[in-house]
Amino acid sequence: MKLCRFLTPQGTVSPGVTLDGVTVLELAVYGVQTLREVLELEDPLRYLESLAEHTGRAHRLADVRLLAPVELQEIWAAGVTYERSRAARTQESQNAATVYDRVYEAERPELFFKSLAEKVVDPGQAIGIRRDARNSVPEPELALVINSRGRIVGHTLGNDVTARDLEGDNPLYLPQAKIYDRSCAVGPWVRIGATENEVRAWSIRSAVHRSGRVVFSGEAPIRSVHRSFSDLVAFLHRSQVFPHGAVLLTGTGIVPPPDFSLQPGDRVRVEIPEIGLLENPVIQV
Ligand code: DO4
Ligand code: MG
Repeated sequence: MKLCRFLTPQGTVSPGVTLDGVTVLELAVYGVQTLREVLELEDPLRYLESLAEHTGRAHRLADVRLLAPVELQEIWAAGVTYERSRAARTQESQNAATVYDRVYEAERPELFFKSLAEKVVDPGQAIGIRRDARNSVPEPELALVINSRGRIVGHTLGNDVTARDLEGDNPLYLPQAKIYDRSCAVGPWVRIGATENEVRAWSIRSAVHRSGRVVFSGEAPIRSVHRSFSDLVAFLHRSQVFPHGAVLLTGTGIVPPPDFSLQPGDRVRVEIPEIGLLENPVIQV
């Protein structure tokens, strides 16, 4: 069962659910105005399944625009959760290589603020690369959708776009490497009801298309995330509450070679078949 947020042909925004992958049911018709209302339910899956008996107002997916599935939720991200991410960052950061070994092995994960919901890039809209960076990369990541009670209610896709050379120069530049205009895309689908064990059997894949060619592609099994999702979420909620819920990107295991950089005009695809596809063109910001 997959939830989304979308722009109706009438120009209103509504949460939606697809039961068949071809049409989307407009939840506003049932009085549900926000995704949050569904995510806060005791049993969101049961509620969504109960809609299957109704015809409601369904739109063809081809007639609507899917939006990022966030309203007021903060977007956070975990780092160095894959061995591949540790190796790449150790290689590119001569000044502080051991930091990445320490964060990979430590009990406390690296967690950083990534974006306000209002700044998240919608599916199909442009992600950005900084004009003062030489080397920018996509970071395709599984994202956990968490309600205000700290419960993981769903899973979506995220792109933690990063100015890799800034972080490589000095890890204290991380906020500038990670947080700038259009550096975070999320969505479009939130898969509801999958358990951590089920999700760990999935794989994430990504490709960068340039002038009709694939210039980079990669795949990573989710089981290689070396921390449990519940542990990441528990650390995120230590000494902090999220009244609107939160989205937590779980780190990347797909790392382009050191000489690769995104360019304006590229298209980045991030896909987990059990969730869907997030695709964005690239511009310079
Ligand atoms: O340590 C920097 C960030 C790492 C990250 O974003 C990732 O591993 O995905
Ligand atoms: Mg990342």
